[in-house]
Amino acid sequence: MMILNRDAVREALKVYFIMGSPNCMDQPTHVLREAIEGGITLFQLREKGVGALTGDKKVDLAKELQQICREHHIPFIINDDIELAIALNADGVHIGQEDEPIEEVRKKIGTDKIIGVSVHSYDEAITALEGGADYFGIGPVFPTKTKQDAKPSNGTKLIEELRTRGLSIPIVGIGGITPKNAGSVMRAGADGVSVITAISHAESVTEAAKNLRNSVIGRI
Ligand code: TZP
Ligand code: MG
Repeated sequence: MMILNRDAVREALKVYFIMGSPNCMDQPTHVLREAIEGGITLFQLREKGVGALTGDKKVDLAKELQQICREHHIPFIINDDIELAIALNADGVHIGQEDEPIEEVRKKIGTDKIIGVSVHSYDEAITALEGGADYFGIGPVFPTKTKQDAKPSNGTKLIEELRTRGLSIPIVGIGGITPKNAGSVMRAGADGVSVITAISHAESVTEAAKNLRNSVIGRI
């Protein structure tokens, strides 16, 4: 099991790849291996949307992807599904505002696991912070087609606001991020960028992950 302190979480957020089988143009295991080869630093299984696996098939996929992450010392986080994260002893969960309150999630998952929370305002950020969030996901920074119910994109405004108001918690930007615009997210005060499409839909997943890594690492 991987236990990450705040600095290690900050480091891991740099090149954060999120995907589920509906995002993949190839076998998810293959896509993940290629992304790792390109230098991703954290992986989240987000098995959502049309064609998403459920039940045993989802569990089997999660186990396979977790094993690949373990082999490469990449932390493995599960979106939303706290029960699955506990069952697999995943490194953490990522929850949104519609999911269970963070205090409940923390009680269930324990103190040595990562909890990431999507926040869209200063107030949500404070609530998540008080509940013991390990990092914030903030977005959509840029327009995205990946999340159907995503809020309108809001640029890097909230990231800047939270930093200006003194919050030092690790932050990752999300939504429409590419190697070209990742630098602006980092300059706004993010510790890293999280992407689905920029890596999963790339002609070369490895090259895409490398490009994203190059646009993030070395800038901070
Ligand atoms: N939450 C806010 S935007 C988004 C999520 C899950 C989707 C990000 O996907 P992409 O393809 O990197 O824009
Ligand atoms: Mg959610």
